[in-house]
Amino acid sequence: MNRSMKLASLLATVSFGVLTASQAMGAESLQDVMKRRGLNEKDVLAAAKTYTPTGKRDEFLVFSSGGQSGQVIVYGIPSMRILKYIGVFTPEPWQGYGYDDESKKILDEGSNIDGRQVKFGDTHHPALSETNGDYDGQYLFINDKNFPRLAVIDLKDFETKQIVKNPIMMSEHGGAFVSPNTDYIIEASQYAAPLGGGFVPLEQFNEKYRGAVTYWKFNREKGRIEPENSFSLELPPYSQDLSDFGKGPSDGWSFTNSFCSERYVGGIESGRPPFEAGCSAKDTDFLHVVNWKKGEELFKAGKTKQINGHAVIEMATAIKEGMLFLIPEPKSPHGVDVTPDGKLLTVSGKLDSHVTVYSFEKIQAAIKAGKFSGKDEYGVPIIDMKDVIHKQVELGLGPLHTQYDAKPCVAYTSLYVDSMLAKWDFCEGKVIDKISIHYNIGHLMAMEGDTAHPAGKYVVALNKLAIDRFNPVGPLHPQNHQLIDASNDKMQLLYDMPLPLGEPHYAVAIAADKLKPHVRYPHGTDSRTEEKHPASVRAGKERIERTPGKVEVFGSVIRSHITPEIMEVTEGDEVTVHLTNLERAEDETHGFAISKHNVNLSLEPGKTASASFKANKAGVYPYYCTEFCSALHLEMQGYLIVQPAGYKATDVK
Ligand code: K7E
Ligand code: RUQ
Ligand code: CUA
Repeated sequence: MNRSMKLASLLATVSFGVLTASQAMGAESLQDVMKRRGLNEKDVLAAAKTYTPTGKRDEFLVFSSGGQSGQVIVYGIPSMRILKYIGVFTPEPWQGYGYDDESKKILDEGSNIDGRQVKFGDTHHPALSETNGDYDGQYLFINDKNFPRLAVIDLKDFETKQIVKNPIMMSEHGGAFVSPNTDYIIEASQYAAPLGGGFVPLEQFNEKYRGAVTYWKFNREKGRIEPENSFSLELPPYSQDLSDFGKGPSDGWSFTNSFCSERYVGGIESGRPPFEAGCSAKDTDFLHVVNWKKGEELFKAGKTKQINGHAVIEMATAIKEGMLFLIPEPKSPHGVDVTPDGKLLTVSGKLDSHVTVYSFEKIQAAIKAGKFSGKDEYGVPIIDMKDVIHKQVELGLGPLHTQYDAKPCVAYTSLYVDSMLAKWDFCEGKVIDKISIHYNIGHLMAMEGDTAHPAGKYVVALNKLAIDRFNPVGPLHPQNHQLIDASNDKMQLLYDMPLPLGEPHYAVAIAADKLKPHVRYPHGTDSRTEEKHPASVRAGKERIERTPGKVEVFGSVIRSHITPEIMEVTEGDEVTVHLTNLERAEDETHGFAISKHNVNLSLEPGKTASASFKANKAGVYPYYCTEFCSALHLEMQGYLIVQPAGYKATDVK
């Protein structure tokens, strides 16, 4: 035996030894694992349907509201792996959102109202941009219920690009929903208030408080909302709620629910008149049916009133021009959802066990025939409910929201009080299956379930309470998103995912292959304007420019240097540091933080971002890269030297 043969046989013995050892240890069989973990066959099937091996990707991506966090959560289906939080109405330090000058411009301006900076947002309803009623993967919009505003997120880089503040509302809920070609995004108010703000005593609630719905014009080429081309419609002071745009035959129309049409505003203290009994005293509220195409014509013809520089179609004009109608809807309605073919509308009454399906064709027939059962107190014509009902279907207690399946006529509706999700046939009006969820479902989300061509396969129950589902983490529990296999008539619960960021309301799921986000930016891009950053630099062109009281740094980052390595300024200087990431490699992001300053930049390949601050205290401040980017990551550092005023290098002895 020569030496190498000896070595080979030795190795063989060793590896054989390892093998037998592991066999002796007992590589567990599936049955062993099932026994050890107390799993049954159904559990294993559910695991097999969701487990996503390393390197494999998800079939759908979900954009979920992050509730009180003011952010958006992105996760995959079926793995339920969280991929990203997108900062929208609140800062998100990892992405530098609200920390670099470029994003601060959007966030600070979009959070400023009457001299106050609002540092909170209540996101409710994300909406994906559509082309011909189907998701196109280009943009995402989301509303803030508390401070009526709408944000535009570009799905090229998953960054917030614009926040528009509603100029007339004090509260909203019925946004964001898009028209079939995303030319408009709807935002409907919630609690009535004087339009445009200001004080009006509660005694004048009925006369002077109003609801409204805003139609924000979206410019797809620019990827921005155009406030100057947007308009609103004045509505009665009912609590307007969720909305939806028509599509197909109902394109050109939009629908907005309301509750508390009693106009109840609380007790009778301070000499307020005794309003009627509380909300939901009546059997019905009103669905608002709006011909928004006509509204667009009226807006273009200037038949509007300016409030805070924004065009508002007055109710009287809308009534005269025949663009606004009401239909009674059962007790305390919540969601209104147009079917994929645009022919029917599903309305759920929280306090009714039925879901009411209205026929758009019948609504049109009633309007054309001028057949109304009367008018409300504001002169808006009321269509007789029984003239326009397609079906009323008993589903269970507390129906809230409806989404649609790939199969024609099949819908899913959340049953809040019952803690169940119903799969049903809205053409025939019959229940197909019901499944228990945990617990108290709000919205639900089917794959592309609010488009003209839903994708079916899965439904997610967005539950309000988790109670005993997860390990306890204190009195405040995460929310629970439950993934359900909906590919068969009989539904199967697959997975519980805790959402720890805030209360998610609505979520939308898009086929992952429709998204084509960028891997890098063109060299020196300001990601928020999507233009070449005027302060971007090429390698070797880094420099520091000084003018009295001001220092501007034009620097770069690349493995494994921050250039310049020293930034010398004088106490009291206004400092701006612009940094360009010169990398082209995928995922080579560098960060930039300065000790004890509120600075953290996220510099993805090609991006230029800036940090401005006042060097208000003499000292030595290390700065460094905050992303572990290479073996020499820790060496990616430098010093900000803030010299005392009047300091001269020659003073050093
Ligand atoms: Cu039902 Cu804001 Cu859409 Cu919450 S709302 S659930
Ligand atoms: S260093 S790898 Cu702080 Cu341990 Cu991060
Ligand atoms: Cu660059 Cu760490």
